[in-house]
Amino acid sequence: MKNVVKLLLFASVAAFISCEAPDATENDNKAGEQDSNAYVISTPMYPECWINEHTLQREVVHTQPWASKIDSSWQDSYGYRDFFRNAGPQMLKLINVSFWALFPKTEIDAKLVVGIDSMETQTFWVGIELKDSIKTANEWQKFNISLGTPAKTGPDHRLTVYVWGFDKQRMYVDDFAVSYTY
Ligand SMILES: [Ca+2]
Repeated sequence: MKNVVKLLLFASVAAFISCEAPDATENDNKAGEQDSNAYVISTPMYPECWINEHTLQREVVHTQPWASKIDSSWQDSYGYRDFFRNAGPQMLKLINVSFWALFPKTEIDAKLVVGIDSMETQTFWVGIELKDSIKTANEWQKFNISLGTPAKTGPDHRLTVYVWGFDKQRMYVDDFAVSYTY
């Protein structure tokens, strides 16, 4: 699967997908604020599409007020999960993910996980290594990652993306954004 993965500069994209959380609960408020500093909101509201909100904290952030912290307690960062059908009827060519990350040291084994499932059955999974791209400790760094949409991915498949702290070391992720190229 790794051969389909390429680290690319964030090219212009034809469409953005995102979601806006309702203001009904504290957790949803967190997600909404997180959304608003990242990207254009172009789909209806799907409050279930952000995951792992329990990792949000205020102490170390790229943009106020929240960023996701992962460590030995929580290895999966704040991330995104939604059905492709919610992005529109077109066939997508690329899944683009961007985020900012801060690593307290450069020797951290972390991966961007991109998973696709259909009816709860995994049809695609890749863990894209980040450690070779970590330039400097304790500085926020932007990652832009695009990968080709796997064959036989349809509107009823569901995408999940998040950062996985494989070796359980402390790191931070912020301004997570997902978009599709058609
Ligand atoms: Ca933030």
